[in-house]
Amino acid sequence: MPLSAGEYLDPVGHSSHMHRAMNVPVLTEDPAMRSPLAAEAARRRTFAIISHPDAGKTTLTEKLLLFGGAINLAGQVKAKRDRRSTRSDWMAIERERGISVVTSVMTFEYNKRIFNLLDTPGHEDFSEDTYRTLTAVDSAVMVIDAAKGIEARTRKLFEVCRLRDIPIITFINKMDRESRDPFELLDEIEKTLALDTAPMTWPIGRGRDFVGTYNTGSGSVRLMEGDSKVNELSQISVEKIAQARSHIDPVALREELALVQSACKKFHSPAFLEGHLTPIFFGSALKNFGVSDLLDAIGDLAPPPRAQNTDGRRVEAGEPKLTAFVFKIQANMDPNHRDRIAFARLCSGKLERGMKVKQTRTGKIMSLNSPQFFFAQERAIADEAYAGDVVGIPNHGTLRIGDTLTEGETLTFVGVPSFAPEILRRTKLGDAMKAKKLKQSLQEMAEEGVVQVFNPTDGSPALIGVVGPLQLDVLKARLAMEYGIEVSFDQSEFQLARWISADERRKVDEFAAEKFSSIATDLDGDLVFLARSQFDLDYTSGRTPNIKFTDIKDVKANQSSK
Ligand SMILES: Nc1nc2c(ncn2[C@@H]2O[C@H](COP(=O)(O)OP(=O)(O)OP(=O)(O)O)[C@@H](O)[C@H]2O)c(=O)[nH]1
Ligand SMILES: [Mg+2]
Repeated sequence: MPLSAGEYLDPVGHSSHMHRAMNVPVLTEDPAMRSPLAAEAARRRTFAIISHPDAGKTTLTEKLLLFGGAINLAGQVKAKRDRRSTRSDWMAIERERGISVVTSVMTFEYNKRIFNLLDTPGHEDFSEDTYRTLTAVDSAVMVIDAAKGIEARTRKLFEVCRLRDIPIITFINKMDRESRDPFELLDEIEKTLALDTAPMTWPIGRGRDFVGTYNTGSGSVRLMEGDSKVNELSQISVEKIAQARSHIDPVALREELALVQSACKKFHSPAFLEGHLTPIFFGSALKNFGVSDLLDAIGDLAPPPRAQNTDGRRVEAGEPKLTAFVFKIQANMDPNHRDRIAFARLCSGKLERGMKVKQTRTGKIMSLNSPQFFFAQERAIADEAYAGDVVGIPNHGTLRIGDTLTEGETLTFVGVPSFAPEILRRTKLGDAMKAKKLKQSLQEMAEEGVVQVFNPTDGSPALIGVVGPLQLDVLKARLAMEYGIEVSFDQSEFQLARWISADERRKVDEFAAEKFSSIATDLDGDLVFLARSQFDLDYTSGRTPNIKFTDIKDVKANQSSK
């Protein structure tokens, strides 16, 4: 059943206060109190990197990975080299335009912790992918371009994080270039996002004269020295820093640092976990500076796997039985094989290679024979995985976005949404002989979440729904490359699509019969009303008060109700 925006934002109807309180992690940090399974969950950090396009997410991701080793659990994981699966070169569009088109997933180990990192695309046309990704993480790193400050997409993504109570660590990037005054940047974050800031590091020097960072907690300094991976922390005096660097005025620097200490807020863990405060780090992803401080902070400050809501009960990360949900599908990562990977976030228990799980949407049992971890250029078979981990499950179309996997219990995780598209286009096929193939490939692309596909009940050609035109470019390129189909897109007489529902199924059916030529079905077979304009939509909804028109659909709730 489609949900309204309000229902989606608070899927189980908690008051917002309760909702927040319940999201504070319950895993105890005291190792003696934990089961081995809960201990495994507690050492995991699953986070997304978000920002406006071009702020440096992918660059930062690559640098974070330099610190991490390939995950090696119980010495059983064999890394399999598979260059074609690398996130940045599997799709030509990403290479050619230098933008990220899909979220990429990476798992790595660092300092006894396991990190699951999700690098999201910044461009708004791919926002659905980013929003879905945010359902799978426990925290986020917000990257800000030091020259630009808070940009439109940053604000939007921040709002989505806030709705989901995802704590945020801020990385102010590109400090090696001309940047805005750091006090001004903090002020902007506080004002535009209504979020307290606590600088954990402070930049010394600006732009070309950026020489390092001062650690506000310990008072030590990290200086940029060449491109080495780790720049040591040292207790070095302001005078000493200035001695070798004529552009630094020791008096001014001392005053600035004193001001930071007296005027800025201190880090406060509960405020951070509840989403009221963000710790701030300064650095340069390109120069690999400040990245290790950030990674340490994710390990030390960010929460372990949170409890997750289902349509029935709440699932705690430390529970013994495996539960997981699929938040992303990616097909044809390897052009030589029609492979299809479902990315699942584990919410509880332990995954063991070869185990049987139930797909609760269909009740089917499936074997997890070759679950995979992704690590930059490589994939590795995951012999075991725990709550918080993101694993790839190869399948032939059985798994869908929003699917829940369990060891037998019937429950469905809530909260992976679909959004009504902003743009509708008709497909136009060059070669009419390929109509059937096109239908099949569009279905697969829709299942992957590349675009939405609506099949009109009157049998006319499928409508493609997208948030933005770049999605159409991706669809066109992939249809050509992976299926050998050339398509173009025509304007459609319809501008808007809305899911329709009512208290009684009969009313929906009556409405659909009356509006036959403006009705289509989506991927799941749910009915959609196609409106020619906002006026048409307002007029129609005004005349049919029994029918609910919604622009957000919770995929999972929909599936469990069928
Ligand atoms: N000078 C400087 N350039 C940087 C830094 N970090 C990233 N860049 C450059 O900024 C550009 C964008 O970087 P990406 O990492 O692709 O940005 P992104 O946020 O992943 O972009 P999208 O995924 O398309 O939203 C690239 O040309 C990078 O080389 C930095 O710290 N300093
Ligand atoms: Mg990117």
